[in-house]
Amino acid sequence: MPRFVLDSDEVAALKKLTGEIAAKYSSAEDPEFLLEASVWAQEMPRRLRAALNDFRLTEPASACFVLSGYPVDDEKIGRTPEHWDLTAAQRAPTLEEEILLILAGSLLGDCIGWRTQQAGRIVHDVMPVKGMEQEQIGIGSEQTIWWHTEDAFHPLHGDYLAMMFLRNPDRVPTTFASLEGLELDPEDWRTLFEPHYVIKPDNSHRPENASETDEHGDEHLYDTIRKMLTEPEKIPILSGDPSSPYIRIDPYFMDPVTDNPRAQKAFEALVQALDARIADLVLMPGEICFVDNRKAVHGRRAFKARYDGRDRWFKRMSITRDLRKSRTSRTDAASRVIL
Ligand SMILES: O=C(O)CCC(=O)C(=O)O
Ligand SMILES: [Fe+2]
Repeated sequence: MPRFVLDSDEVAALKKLTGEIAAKYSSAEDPEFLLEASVWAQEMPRRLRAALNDFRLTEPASACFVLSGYPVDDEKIGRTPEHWDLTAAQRAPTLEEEILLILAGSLLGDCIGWRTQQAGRIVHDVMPVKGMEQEQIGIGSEQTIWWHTEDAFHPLHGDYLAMMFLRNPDRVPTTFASLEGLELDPEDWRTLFEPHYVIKPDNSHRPENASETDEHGDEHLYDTIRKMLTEPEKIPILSGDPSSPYIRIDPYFMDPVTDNPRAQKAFEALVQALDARIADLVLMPGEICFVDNRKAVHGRRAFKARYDGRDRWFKRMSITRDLRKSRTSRTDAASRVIL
């Protein structure tokens, strides 16, 4: 995977900028900061702005942009937390990193969160959590996370998934494959553009993975998710330009198409072709990976958690190119949280 490597002047400029913003806001989730993020982002080094602009508009075959070279102070960020449900004070040691993630993400679109995931936070903390080892979600560890598009079950899923790594001592790979140039039988390809397929909500959006407060709070919070589980809509897997399509897929949370052998055959052919392409991507501290969530799939290899305060840890965020399309699912125009 090619990387965009910051030079020392660019690092200094970014550190100055994140420091300035951190002095004004005590949380990267502050609505005032989120409102201004795309303005602050214009103060980032021009070479970086140009590269992310190019990534957004030219949709390169790589379908992934890795920003490298931002130094993470391993002492300053403290121990890897034991759970994602952190207070603003517990998040303070990584405030500058979260600010950088939001600024860089704002060059691709608007950062969004989900009311049903990590208590509506825009920036998620992802680390292995004790007791969750066998789970098929980011905070699991001993199960491979099967490759998927992020939040594939939801029509408002992000155009990009951003992950900023703070720690990865055992070099546990993220897995990745771009869809671009994939060769399939033309009949299978055409079939994948037809609405035969059902994707159920992944476990990270389900009530059993809510925070304590959400679990006992709004009882209607999970109504949409429940409906998606009981009355799922049939959708196409591919869309857009037939010669360079967009993808929406999460095989682990999809049932076989039993009423249409042609659709099932096409699905299996696509899964096999992507499986053959899936490659390891080891992300190291300070690196930010932007996955084009319409053009690529990602997952994670299984690993053994340490639980010693030094575990693999990253900040995660979704980005949409069009905030307006989710307006009816958000409380006000500027809100970033999809209900
Ligand atoms: O842990 C990783 O590298 C990626 C896991 C994943 O699929 C996610 O957090 O969305
Ligand atoms: Fe994911």
